[in-house]
Amino acid sequence: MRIVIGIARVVVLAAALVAPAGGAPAHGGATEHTVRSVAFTYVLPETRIARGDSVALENYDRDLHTITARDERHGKPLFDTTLGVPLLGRGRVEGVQALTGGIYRYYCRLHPTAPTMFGRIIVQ
Ligand SMILES: [Cu+2]
Repeated sequence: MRIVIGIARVVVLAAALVAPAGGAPAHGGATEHTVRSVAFTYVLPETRIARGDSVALENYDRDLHTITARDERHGKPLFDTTLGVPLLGRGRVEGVQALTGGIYRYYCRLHPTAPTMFGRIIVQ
């Protein structure tokens, strides 16, 4: 049974790694981009978006993760997973659509020292 689970995780990892990067058009001309986390790693840690675009986290791990901005305003991160709740599966990153042009670093709030759990959103 353990081998079967191990093989299943490898298949999921391979599928995530070969899946196309970037985003799909969302409503109103904006695009929703996807950041995938696999084995405690953001697969593409640099995401380039246009102003008004959104970002979703797709978590393939069995552990919770977040995408949380390093920078804060009024004591809250500029963006974070929905309502600040870590997630499994797919969920939106709230606050990204309001970002102006610039480079925004993020990390996983639950694993702040993991070297593979940080990335950047670049708003063009
Ligand atoms: Cu994490």
